[in-house]
Amino acid sequence: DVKQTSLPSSQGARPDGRLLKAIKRDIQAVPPIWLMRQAGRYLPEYRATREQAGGFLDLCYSPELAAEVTFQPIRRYGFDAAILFADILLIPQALGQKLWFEPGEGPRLEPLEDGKAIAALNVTASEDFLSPIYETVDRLRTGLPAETDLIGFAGAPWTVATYMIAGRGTPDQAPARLFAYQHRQDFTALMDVLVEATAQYMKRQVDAGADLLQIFDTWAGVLPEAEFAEWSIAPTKALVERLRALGVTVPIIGFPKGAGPLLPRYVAETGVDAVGLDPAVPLSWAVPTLADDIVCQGNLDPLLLVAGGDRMLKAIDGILDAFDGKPFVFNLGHGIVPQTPPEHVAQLVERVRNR
Ligand code: 1CP
Repeated sequence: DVKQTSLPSSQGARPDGRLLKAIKRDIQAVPPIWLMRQAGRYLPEYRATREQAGGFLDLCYSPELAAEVTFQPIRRYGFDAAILFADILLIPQALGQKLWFEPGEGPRLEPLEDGKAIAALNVTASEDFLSPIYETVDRLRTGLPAETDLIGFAGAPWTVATYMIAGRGTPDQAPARLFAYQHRQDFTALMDVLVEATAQYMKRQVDAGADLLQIFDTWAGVLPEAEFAEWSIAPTKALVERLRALGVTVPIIGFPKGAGPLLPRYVAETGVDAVGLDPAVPLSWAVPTLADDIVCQGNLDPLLLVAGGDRMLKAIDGILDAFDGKPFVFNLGHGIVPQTPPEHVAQLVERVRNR
């Protein structure tokens, strides 16, 4: 007997799809499946549309082409959910920070140097700047099959702040960790700006048709316990509360990558409705510790999806067996990597649905 939560249906009139059902604790014989970064460079059709758009950021801001690349993995694999094609770094750009895409490398921001640069960020300007994204969401909800749930997303304040301080991804996001220790007041001001801008952004995604939301805290795992509470848990809790205060009722998935033994605390304190597990989380620990309290999502190693073969099939079966009898969402433990053979993704979906 599993407790039913009182989450309402998505804010439109659409009946819940299989992902929404799982997050409302419906136990399905076959769990819903979607994959983080399911639209992306491993698909030849993505590479073609990206070329047509000009560049990665042009693709993000073109509603027609961004919707097209979101549809591509749904057409190919029939995933239970689509995730809006955008990026977590659009928020800093909307706040006035310079963003560009370095070919062959990735997104780059002009690093925030000090409190003055933080004070100059403009929250109210951000909403209009992001209106192409809301148009993409609208096109998606109109164009997706009725049974396919649509996920809106944003980066968690901590993860977005790490990029704003360093200007790029670094091995352990040391620049932001040091900045937070040395300039605590300025860093707190930055987190406050991010909570508010992200709440407005996610609310607008829901208004435009997103059925649920995911908060990506990719860099949660680099924080010691006290800082994890301060910079991952507290701002995520504030974001969830702000969304609820703005009238957003859809389910929210939190993904604090690398949180490990701090996952139960994250689940207990943030108010998220489901939690994403990264590949390093042992299911022999997570299932008895978390799965009766919260809906779990995960956690196949993306590199096993590259390798394929028996080892991959065994790992898929192991995950399905571990969550047997619990509400569960099948996913990777982190995003698909570009070298993934598309036929391995087809094998994964087939295994989850027909084993
Ligand atoms: O075409 C390309 O070369 C761009 C590759 C790419 C893609 C496909 C980037 C650059 N972003 C995206 C899309 C994206 N990013 C989505 C779309 C939806 C989907 O999942 O299909 C999402 C949800 C994100 C989120 C995102 N962007 C995160 C959080 C999740 C994660 O994977 O950790 C992060 C950290 C980013 C920043 C980012 N954007 C792109 C890159 C290469 C990076 C990482 C930069 C770094 O850490 O160095």
